[in-house]
Amino acid sequence: QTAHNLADYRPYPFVLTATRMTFDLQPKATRVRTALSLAPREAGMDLVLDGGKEVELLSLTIDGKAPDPAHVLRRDETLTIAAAALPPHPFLLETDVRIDPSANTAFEGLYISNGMFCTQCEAEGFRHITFYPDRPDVMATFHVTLDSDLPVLLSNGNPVGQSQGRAEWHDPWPKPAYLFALVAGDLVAVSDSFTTRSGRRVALNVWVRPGDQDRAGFAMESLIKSMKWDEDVYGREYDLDVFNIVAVDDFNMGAMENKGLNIFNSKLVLASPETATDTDYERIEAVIAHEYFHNWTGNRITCRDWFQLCLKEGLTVFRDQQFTSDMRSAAVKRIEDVQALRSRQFREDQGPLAHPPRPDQYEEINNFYTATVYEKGAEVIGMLKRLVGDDGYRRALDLYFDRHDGDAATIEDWLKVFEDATGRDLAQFKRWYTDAGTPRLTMAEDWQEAEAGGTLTLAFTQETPPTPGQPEKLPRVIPIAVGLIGPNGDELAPTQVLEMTGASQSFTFDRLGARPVVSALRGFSAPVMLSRQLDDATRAFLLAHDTDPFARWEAGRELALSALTAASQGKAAGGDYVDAIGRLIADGTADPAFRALCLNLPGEEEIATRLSSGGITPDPDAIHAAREALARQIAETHLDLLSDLYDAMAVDGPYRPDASDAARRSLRNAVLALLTRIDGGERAEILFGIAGNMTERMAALTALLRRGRGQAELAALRDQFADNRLVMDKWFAVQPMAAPPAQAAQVARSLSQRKDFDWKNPNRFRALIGGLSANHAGFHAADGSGYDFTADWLLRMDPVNPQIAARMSTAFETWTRYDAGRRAKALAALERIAAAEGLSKNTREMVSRMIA
Ligand code: HT7
Ligand code: ZN
Repeated sequence: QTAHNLADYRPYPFVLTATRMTFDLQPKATRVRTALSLAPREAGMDLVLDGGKEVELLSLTIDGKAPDPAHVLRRDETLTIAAAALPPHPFLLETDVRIDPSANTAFEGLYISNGMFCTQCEAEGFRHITFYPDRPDVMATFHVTLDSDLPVLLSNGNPVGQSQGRAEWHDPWPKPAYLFALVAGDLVAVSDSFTTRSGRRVALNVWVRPGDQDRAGFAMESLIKSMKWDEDVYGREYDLDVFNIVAVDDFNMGAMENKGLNIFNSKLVLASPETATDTDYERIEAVIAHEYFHNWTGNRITCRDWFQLCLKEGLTVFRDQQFTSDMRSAAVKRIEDVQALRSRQFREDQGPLAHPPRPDQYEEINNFYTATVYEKGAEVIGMLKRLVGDDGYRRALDLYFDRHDGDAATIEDWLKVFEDATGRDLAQFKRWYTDAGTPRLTMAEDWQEAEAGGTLTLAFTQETPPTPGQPEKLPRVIPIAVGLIGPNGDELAPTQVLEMTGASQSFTFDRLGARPVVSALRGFSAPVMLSRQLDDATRAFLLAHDTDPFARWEAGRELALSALTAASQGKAAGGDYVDAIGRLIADGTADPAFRALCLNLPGEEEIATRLSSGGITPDPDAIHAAREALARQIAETHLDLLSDLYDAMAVDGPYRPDASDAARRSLRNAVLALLTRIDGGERAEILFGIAGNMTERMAALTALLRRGRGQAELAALRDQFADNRLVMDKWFAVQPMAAPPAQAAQVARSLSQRKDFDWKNPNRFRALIGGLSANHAGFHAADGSGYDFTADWLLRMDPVNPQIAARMSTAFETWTRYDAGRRAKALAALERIAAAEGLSKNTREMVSRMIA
């Protein structure tokens, strides 16, 4: 397999202006006729089109005439027409091909889900539909005709014709093939409209299967909010007459931003109180926004090549994070985002799969839709915004949209608009895009008393550990937001941003009355691991007094982690944390969502990451035991307080998915998880029985399963929702996830033998296989049962859906940090996968990077 290199980029030697396509949609034999208006950029170049093996060429003409067959070369993945057969002026290339959507189990290209035709073309799916220059810098207008007896026929752009068995769509905005989409099926719409700020009326539809309409209203509300927000905050208006969203059951990822026709995994569209949790609702709102925001950041301005993926994904994640902060609680959102970054991206950065937000080499681009490209890509933009200020950011973004509308752009273009709009030199900052790894930042304090007031010096050093292919790292620009808090808890100095550029650097604050407590890395101003010498009493002080909500939560987190890491190594600890958490629970003035975040102990995976970054080999069983013991200690110490809080946080009235009710439920559920350790599940059983919403039912069920109970509740849920795929996915996921670790692999194995384990459905597969890997001590069971089970299923999935197999193989990405016994078993599982005959290039690349 050959690697693709950023340095090899060359523009496509032909200009493609317009694409016309006609689809005759038949499940087993769909005909696709394509006409491409092409013009050579330079003389004497062969025309190379991408086209997968399964695309059967029936005919090809150039300006209406078939070329000499000797000039047409079909290879496995391409079709080449020799320069000798091409006119030196603009010409029309027409092809007629046959494909078999019913055989497409990889869900890339044109496939069938539940009787409905749909497409997924990012990153390189269009080449499974027809022969085409399938690369993001080749952009054309599209005119698409769909012939089918199915009642609803959709494609990109505006509808321009509809008759019995036929629909025509025209997309006037030039776009790359990865943004192409079609849908044909028996669908119904929840419809509304939006009038843009310049007065254009846009028809909005959320298309679902008949019977699902009553679960699509929240998605529509979220879309309208997103359209309004993008106008208000970024000045971006929608640009077509219609915006369609379609929900499909078989989908490899969350959703796809095809121009004017977003296609969604049904779990990110359908929601009702009985079937979806508060987290599902929040995620639906965020992903609807994310895909909508791509219309400007991704579609109007796309990527020159796939190395630039974070140009659209990092920016669009940053924008959806801003949106959620505005719709809900900014403080809570920031903490949730940092938690997700640490658990997914820091983990990736620590292991063999580490790569920069803009990689410069890949074998299979689908393997690079990662936390680093998405979430770290967003963090880098957050840092830029902090460095140039809100006004500078706004000027830079306006310039970006003005200068690059209609372009396929690069990270260099992106940084240049910031340089031009703000006058800043971003040469050093660019390392955030090109270098992998999480910088380790150390902070030391020096305090000097003096008559005119004391002086505090903060000395920082930064170092980034080696990552694959990048042994040496140069220092990065790190914005460090700090504030100073006086001994009485008052803020002495408001937040200021220290700009660190060297490997070590000091900053001085003078004329201070008394020695302050430093609140560092406020708002998590840079994606680094900060270490500082701080005793637990000072952490507890910050947890009580810090005015920055992130730093306040972080102080509590550090307290918990210090207790947990000590306990997992057999040392006694926890007193300060337990006391501090008691004060927080009792503080009725604090936001319930914030209290819930503080009360949820760090996960076992996070504790393992912490230990490993300190050079200690994590022991999954000891970590599990330490976490259980601390939870029990909190519950025992604060039993009365927790019982009162559980009662006080009950939410009356009909279910509403808004932030304030969701906050109360999240605190109540966090308390329930603790109380179940004492009452053995009494409250959880009652709650499961009376709750009318899925948020509380799932919380109760999880708490029971963790205590080895919950069988009756599982049966009740299955009986009630056997026909609801999304609820049954939860049912499959929660069992291995919440099982006692020693039983987790066995629980997963027996579930995998059930008839309703429809494993070819990506959601169902992810539920079960991902459910086990979310159980840290279960997946890393010392007997290797978690590794074996996962490897068995990756091998089974790989020939059917390589994208899903490769993605789920990341369960193994941390294998090198465990003890020799576990390492040997994980390596054996990975080698077994690597040895499989005919392994896909997706999974092969992942496994070989992991065992390199
Ligand atoms: N831009 C999309 C990324 C994507 C994808 C989506 C669904 C199925 C396969 C996919 N491959 C890549 C989604 C997004 O980030 O918005
Ligand atoms: Zn995206």
